[in-house]
Amino acid sequence: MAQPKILVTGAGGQLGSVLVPALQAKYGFNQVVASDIRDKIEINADYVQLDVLDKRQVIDIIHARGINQVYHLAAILSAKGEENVQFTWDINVGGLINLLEVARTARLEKVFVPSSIAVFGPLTQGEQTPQYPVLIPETIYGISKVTGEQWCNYYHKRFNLDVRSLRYPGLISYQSMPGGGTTDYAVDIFHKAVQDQHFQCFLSENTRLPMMYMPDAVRATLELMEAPREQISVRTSYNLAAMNFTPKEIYQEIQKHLPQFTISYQPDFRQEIADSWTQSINDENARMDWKWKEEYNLPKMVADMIHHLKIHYQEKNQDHV
Ligand code: AKB
Repeated sequence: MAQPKILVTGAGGQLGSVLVPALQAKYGFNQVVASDIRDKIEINADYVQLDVLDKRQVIDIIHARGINQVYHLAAILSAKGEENVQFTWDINVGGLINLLEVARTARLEKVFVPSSIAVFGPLTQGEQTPQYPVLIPETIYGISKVTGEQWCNYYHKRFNLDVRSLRYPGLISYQSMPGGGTTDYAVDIFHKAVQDQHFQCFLSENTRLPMMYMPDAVRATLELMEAPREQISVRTSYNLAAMNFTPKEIYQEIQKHLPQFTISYQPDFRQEIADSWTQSINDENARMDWKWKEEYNLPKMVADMIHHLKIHYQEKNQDHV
């Protein structure tokens, strides 16, 4: 089969910065067009500036570049979303509807749309959250993601669009910083630890959340998108799990490598968001349908993060000498 020609929106974000190189490695550098609202991004890619609210521009890029698959990552995350509710709705829902509509009319092969554990709310079963639970989230980000899942399902049922989606847990990566999420503490903590600095956590010590290391998240995305169409039984968004932990547990794991590391807790408005989410996820549909299996647990992820960030800061410090 011919290689896909892929457009990635929001390519400069935490996931995009790792997913784009993975797509380039899999399908070829020239098969991937990276786009973002920013005028440039850090990664090496065939890059185009794109505002997903500008439908005409989306159509033009898809036609001009011969795009047949889209990974639509552009979105505002949970904590940032609360600062500007209308804008978050416009980007997260308006941008998605634009993409789905263009994908339908341009007869694209496949579309990937990320969802999140933010679709869950206080009434959702908190332990081993099932695939089809009560979905009444309390953030505008969560509301936009539930709505987005419904749009994806609708476009699949009504127009036969092959749109696929994952409910990502909090993502942890060393390559790029997250921006505006509630789970971001689990990335920030490593940067402080490796630089020998104290970490003040914005969540309380026993706040348990589902999390995933970036290599697993990228692999899950590629495996979902490669799976035969008839194996995809969930067209809203798949639950996806790897590990769950509290700030205290990740701190203790980091301390095994860096015994001097210290932490204190000062919960802010993000505590309420975290408390509204669930603690662990049942992802048996993903495991059954397309054989999902995580590779990283907490100790393995912590060891790998510290290894890579130590190299990163050593190189950075050498640059300054
Ligand atoms: C956030 O914290 O907003 C994101 C998410 C769980 O979707 N990382």
